[in-house]
Amino acid sequence: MPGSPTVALDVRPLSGALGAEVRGVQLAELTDEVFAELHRLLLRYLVIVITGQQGLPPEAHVAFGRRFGEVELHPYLPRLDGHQEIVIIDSERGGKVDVWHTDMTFHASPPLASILQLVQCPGQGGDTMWTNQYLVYESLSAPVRDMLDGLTAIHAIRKTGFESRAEHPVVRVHPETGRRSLYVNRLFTSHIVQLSRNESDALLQFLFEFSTSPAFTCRYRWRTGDVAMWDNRVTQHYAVNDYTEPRRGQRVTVLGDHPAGNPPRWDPYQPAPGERYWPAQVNAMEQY
Ligand SMILES: O=C(O)CCC(=O)C(=O)O
Repeated sequence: MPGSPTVALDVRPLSGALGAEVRGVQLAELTDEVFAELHRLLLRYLVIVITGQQGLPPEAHVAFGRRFGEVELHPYLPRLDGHQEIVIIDSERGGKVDVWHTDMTFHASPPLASILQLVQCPGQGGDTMWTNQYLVYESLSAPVRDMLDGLTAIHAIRKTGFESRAEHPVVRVHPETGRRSLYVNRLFTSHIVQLSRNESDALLQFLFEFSTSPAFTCRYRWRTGDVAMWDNRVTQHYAVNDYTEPRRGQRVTVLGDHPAGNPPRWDPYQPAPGERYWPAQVNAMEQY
């Protein structure tokens, strides 16, 4: 993987870092050959936008997700009536996610992929951006990569009625490509287990900033009906909040595996007696 094409599709890269637009596919009539090619393109480009899917029946959206694995029932986002596997991302209902993140890393097994269709676009703006976390990792210097390879981080969420927390390697190995990528994000990563509070805050701040350098990103201008799918194991995303008209998306999320990486090389950090340790700002999540 990614391997060679199984069928020739009209593929247009979005940037030099990641992302591709795929034209001429109808997800409602997906053959095994086209599915195999979309899977290959996802592993190669990390984000694929399948254009022109207006009128995609919700059943076909869910069925596309099921081709990749089990589809999740989201613990707290609003769901589409009659289709519990589809969550609604609606700007009029708080669905403006303008913080860089990887979906649901607070789970022990975060999603493999998310498949978002925009069913209503604002007249201007409302683009989505993504990062290539392989490239982020590979662009760090060898000593920093070496240290990060031996660390784990806590990812957490705390909302009214829902809490979850998981520990993941700071560098994960992709289960299909075997490549390493940086696996922390501003929305859910609270702290690095083996470091002092100050060290963890400073290192995470650097990694959050570095990850979103323009050279590691792509950006997509939506048209109504487009379906974007991202490999949630190796990307972050950000919904640009530069619009006032309503924007509405419907998302199917495919369950993933337990992130693999090196075991931690150090014990958890032991604060000295009286040392202020717990991160003051758990993460950026509380407002979402
Ligand atoms: O609205 C978007 O473009 C992205 C939404 C989002 O952040 C998500 O589905 O996790």
